[in-house]
Amino acid sequence: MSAMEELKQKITQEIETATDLKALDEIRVNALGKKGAVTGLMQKIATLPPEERKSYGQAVNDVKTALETMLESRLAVLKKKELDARLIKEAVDVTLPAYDLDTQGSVHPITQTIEELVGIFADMGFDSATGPSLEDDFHNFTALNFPPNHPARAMHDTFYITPENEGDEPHVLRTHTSPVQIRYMEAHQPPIKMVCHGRVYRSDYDQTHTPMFHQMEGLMVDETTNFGHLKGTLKEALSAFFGVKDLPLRFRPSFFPFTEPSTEIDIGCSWKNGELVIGEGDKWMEVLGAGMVHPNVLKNCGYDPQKLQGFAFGMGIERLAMLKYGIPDLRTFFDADLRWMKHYGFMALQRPNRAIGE
Ligand code: 2NL
Repeated sequence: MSAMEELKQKITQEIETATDLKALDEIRVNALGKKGAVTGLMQKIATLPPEERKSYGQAVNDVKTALETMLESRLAVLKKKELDARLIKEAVDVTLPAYDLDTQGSVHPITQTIEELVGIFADMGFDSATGPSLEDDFHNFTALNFPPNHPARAMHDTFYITPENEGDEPHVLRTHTSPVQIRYMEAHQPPIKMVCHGRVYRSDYDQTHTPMFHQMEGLMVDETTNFGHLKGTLKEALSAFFGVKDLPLRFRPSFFPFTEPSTEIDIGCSWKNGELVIGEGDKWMEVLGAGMVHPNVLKNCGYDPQKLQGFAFGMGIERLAMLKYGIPDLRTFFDADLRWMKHYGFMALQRPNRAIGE
């Protein structure tokens, strides 16, 4: 077999066994490229004696043409192979079930309401604080001027936690967020403007009570803080929260051990077609309790009640959320029902919206 025939067979074999486009192109360059083996044979024509050139040239040309044809057909085969592989790899299975859009989470109305309120009070210069759920008797009751025999201290109202060591003082699940304010006063000097919020616990369960609920309380203490400041602050905050300009407020006398005088505060409202309308009408809806901080409470926190005075207020978050967002049943807040969350929950990117009604 001639060297030329041998070369042709070798390259033919290579072309037939090439498995990808890159390998095939290397074969093409090595055979027919500028420095390729076949190209080399063609350049040899010029060195041959004239009578040999024609037949030799014809033979090399035939080899070249044959290889080009083979390369072309192998190229088509490999291209199709690669396309088929890509189609399989990148296939979209249109029969797969779609993503379940219901798996999108939402923000619980309690979280939403807390964030709105903290934001409103922050705009008025109030710091925000939280504290432990498990409290000692001093911070939950004694510092707040609860007498030793007060009914809230009874076992059937308050969750008492048995101490680890016999003889140690029992702790309680806080019955209000007031101990957070006591701790805040212990740690800060006036002027003080703060709100606190969190879970509170009372041994109670019926249509309108759950053993755990959420409270927010506010406290302002300075040398001249007075009842007018309390009225102005709550009018501004509640107007912002309910989105009603100049929301009517009614202050009724009340009693708390930790405030004197004490008051319960109603907002003006009416009922239209069975729906509550806040901010207009001749009806009243109770929303919070407040008062001037009792001098004993100031004293228990190390403040001089002769020099300092302040106001405080407290409210139930669930109640405010129910009124603003038309949620009829308290107990549904704690059912962890995803259908309820889908209905009453908030989109994470749409909060908070606390524009005062213009
Ligand atoms: C209500 C009433 C209230 C307070 C909470 C308070 C806290 C300190 C001192 C004095 Cl440290 N007062 N908090 C005052 C009045 C009322 O809550 O009905 N809450 C749901």
